[in-house]
Formats: sequence, C-alpha cells, structure tokens
Amino acid sequence: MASALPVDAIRTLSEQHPKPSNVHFQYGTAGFRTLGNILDSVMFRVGVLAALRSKRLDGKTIGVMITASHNPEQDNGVKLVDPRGEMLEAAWEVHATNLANAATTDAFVDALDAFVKTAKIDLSKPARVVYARDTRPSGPALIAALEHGFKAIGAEARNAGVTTTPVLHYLVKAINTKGTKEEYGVDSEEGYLQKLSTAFKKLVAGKPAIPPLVIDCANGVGAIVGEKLGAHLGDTLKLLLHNTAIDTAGALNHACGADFVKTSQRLPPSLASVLQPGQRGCSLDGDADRLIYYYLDDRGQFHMLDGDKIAALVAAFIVELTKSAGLEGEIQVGIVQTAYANGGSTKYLAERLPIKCVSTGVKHLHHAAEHYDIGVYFEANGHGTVLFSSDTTNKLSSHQPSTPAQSTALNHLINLTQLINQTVGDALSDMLLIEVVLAHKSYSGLEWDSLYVDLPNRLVKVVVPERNIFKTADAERRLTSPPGLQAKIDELVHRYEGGRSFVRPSGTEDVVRVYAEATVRSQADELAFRVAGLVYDEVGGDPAKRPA
Ligand code: G16
Repeated sequence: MASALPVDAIRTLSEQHPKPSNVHFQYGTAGFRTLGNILDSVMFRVGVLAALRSKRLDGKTIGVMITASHNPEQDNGVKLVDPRGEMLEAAWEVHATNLANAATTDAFVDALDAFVKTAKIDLSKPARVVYARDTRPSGPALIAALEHGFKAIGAEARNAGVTTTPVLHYLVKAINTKGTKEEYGVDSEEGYLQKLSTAFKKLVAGKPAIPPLVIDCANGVGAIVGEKLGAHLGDTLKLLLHNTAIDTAGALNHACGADFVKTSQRLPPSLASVLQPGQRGCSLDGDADRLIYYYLDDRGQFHMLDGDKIAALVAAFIVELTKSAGLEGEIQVGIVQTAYANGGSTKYLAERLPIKCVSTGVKHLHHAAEHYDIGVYFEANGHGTVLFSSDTTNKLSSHQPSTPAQSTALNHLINLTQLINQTVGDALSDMLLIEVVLAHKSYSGLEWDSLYVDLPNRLVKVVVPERNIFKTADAERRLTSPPGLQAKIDELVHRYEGGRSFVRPSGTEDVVRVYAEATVRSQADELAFRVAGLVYDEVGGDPAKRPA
C-alpha cells in the first residue's frame, strides 16, 4: 500500500467523539438512525468511512446525508450515497456497523486498519465527499462531528448545506458525471431546480392553466427547497406552502407530513381550514423524499392518493406515451412494490404490467426496478421514482418518429427523463411528475382515485424489547421467527374476508410493524389489532399495554 492511515490525527479527533457504552448501532434500512443526542461518535466514524469508500472507488465523490426523514424531531441519522446517487452498497453496511460499534478509540483504529487491508483500500487515492443535513436541531452538532471525521483522514469535503435528501443524491450523481457523456445536470441545488422546472414547463406547455397546489411541508427542509422551486415555476404552477415552521421546536413531522397522513389516513389538522373540496393537496416528509396526495370530495370527505396510486397513475401514463411514440413492444415498463402495497393496487397493476414484490427499503426497490427498461417503483408510503435504463435512454434519443404525434410523445418521454430524479424517491420531482400526468389526462383527484379501489387497511406498531428476533422471508410477507407465530397469523387471517396480514421488524425504529387489510374497514382494523396482540403476547408484554 502506498501510504498508511493517518493514525495520530484519527486518534486525537476520535477521542473527542467517544462511543456511548451500552448502545449498539446498526446501519439499517436507511442508514444509522436513532436519537440524535447519541449519534456523535457515529457521525465522526461515518466521516472516516465515507472517505475510505471514496478512496476505494478511485476518488469518486461519496454523499453523506444527515437526516431522520419521517421519524420524530429528536431522532437523527446518517446515510451514505454511492457515486451514481444510489444507496450505499449492501456489503459496506456491515463494515459501517462494525466501525460504529468499536468500543474505544483503540478498537476503532484497529478495526479501521483491518478493514483497509481486507477491503484492499489504496490510501494514496484521493477522498472526496459531499454532505448535507435537514433542519433538525441536532443537525449542526452532528455535522461538526462528521467534519472531524473528514479532517482526520484528510478528505476533500464539500458542504451542500441544508437541503433535501433527494437534492444530495442528485448532487452526488451530477458531480460524478460532470464532463462525461452521462452528465446528469449542473452540480448545485440551483442546477437541480433549473433542470426540474425547465422540464416541467416543457411538459405542460399548451395545457390549460393548472390550479394551485396545497403542499404540507411537514415543517421540514421541503419548505426551504419548495419555496425556491415555487420561484422557478412562477405562474406555471403556484405552490401554496403550509407547515413551513422549520424553527419551531417540536413541529417537524408532528401531526403533519407524509407519514402522518399515510399512517392515520387523514388530513393534517393544520390543513382543515385550508384545503377546499375538489382541491389537490399533498404532504412531504421531513427530508422531502416521500409524497402523499389527497383531496376532499364534495361532502368534505378525505381521500388519500398514496404511493400505490402514484405508481398506477404514472405507469399508465408512461405506457401510453411509449405506445404513442411508436415504441410499443420495444420498451417494457415494469412495477416494483413491497408487501405494504394495497391488494387493490397489486391486482390492478398485475393485470396490466409485469410486477415484482421486494423487501421494504428503497435500495431493494431501486435494484429491482433497474431490471426493467422503465422501472416504476413506489412504496405505499410515497417513497419512489421511475428509472429509465441506459438502453432506453439511448433508444429515446435515436428513435425516428414517423408522425408528428409520435414525435410529440417521444419528446414528452425525453422530458420525463429530465423531470424525474432517477437517483432516489424525490417528493418535489414526483409532485411535478404527478402534476404533468394530471394536466395531460385532465384528471382531478377524483378521476385519479377511481383507477382502482383500495382495500381497507390498517398499519400498527408494537414496541418490543428486541425487534431482531423477528425474521422474515418471501419479501417480508412471512415470518420465520419466532417459531410458530406465522401459523397463528395464518389461522387468524383465514377468518377474515379478503384478509391479508404480515409482521416485520422496522429498519428505522425500535418497533415491529403489523399490516392488515380486509374487504371491510372494521375487519381490517380488527385483524391488525388481533395480529398485533399475537406479537405482543409472543414477546411477553405487559397485559395492560396489549394493543386493543
Ligand atoms: C425509510 C426507507 C424506506 C422505508 C421506511 C420505513 O424511509 O428509506 O424505504 O419504507 O424507512 O422503514 P421501516 O418500516 O423499516 O421503519 P425514510 O423516508 O424514513 O427514509
């Protein structure tokens, strides 16, 4: 190896970021995520690890995002972004967990040393990183710890400030493709906003004026970037931003945001006097990577348009465009869902398109979607995007349309590749995509909602002492541990018409999640609570706190 680890610098700075004892950290579904006030040592070590990842990849820029997304304000987290803007390679998640759990500075340095050897990292290579954070109060201190990690190993670090998770993913890809023929865009937040708004304006040119859109920003960073996006869009689409209190303690994701709407299946109370019947509204989450739409009908009744409805709307539109462009049979559009997808959506989509079910977590959906020419993936919680393979992108740019109608459809498809953030789920980009489809189809929320009927469903969580005893198979649809529990769930499910239920450990919180659906609302609720009761009994919970 051409050079060695700067052990003295690492040691000195590591001493300022001791690992708390009695805490085990785990790089899970969305990186490290737990209470913000115990993450100091993790941030320092992730700073060092990100630099090593960059060196391993010949100096490519690695992204680091400090956020806990939809989780409560006191939580925080960190995730690494690989050079093409995608989530960290799975094999490195284990290394991240090992390094984060080294008990002392000595143990950390030893673990680093061993890792550098086994991973064959050439330390003479440059290390480049770009990093950002959301609006959480714990963010600035955690950024300082992260920067110490970069300093310890001598990384070239670019601070992207306070921005959304999808912007950070975009930046990573834009930086790494700069000057190549795959150039993704100008490597700045401004470049991102320009790219999206320009594509949007082209896609809705000539369509009737679009009515203003109500946006619940979850009191998070989406309020900041949403305001800038609104300025770029001007009169093309007026964004009415609500829940923008980024400096109010305790407001982030509280009784608002995409997760609140999806889980409680109701309008954020703060929008009660804002959203008018017939008007479209949507909620972002704390770092603006998830999106849920909704509308009130004439009777003021709330209707939710979640990730499954987004997938159905978007996939149908893209299929139509490929046909109109004369590319039918040449470009295959496919769907990726998780076990949380509503049975109504799975039936509707499976009758029309190839479909695959994978485990929860964007990384799983993203990889599966890469196998299609155009892969549409959305988790029911509103996290998702559309991927165009490089073959498809080439086909779109070389295809010779034979009629003006084909040419128009082809241009729309090309503009969609510019509008959609293909690195990760992006609430703001997805929102523009939905507005494009609604404008093209002249759909209101009602028509969109009528594509298929959702089965009533309920999601509940059970706090357990040890979530890792719950193990799953078959894309999380079945439990393999604790032994015997799945048989009890099956027995219960059979008693409910249209019943379906599954149990899985969360990757972002210390809880086990229980999902249930059935033909009738009261039955879906009952099934969810009875399965939750089984889980609770299994872990020997306090009978007084049993879910009911
Ligand atoms: C993260 C992941 C998502 C996942 C969600 C919930 O979302 O990125 O893919 O669906 O956590 O995960 P779990 O049920 O395992 O807690 P976000 O928006 O928090 O980054």
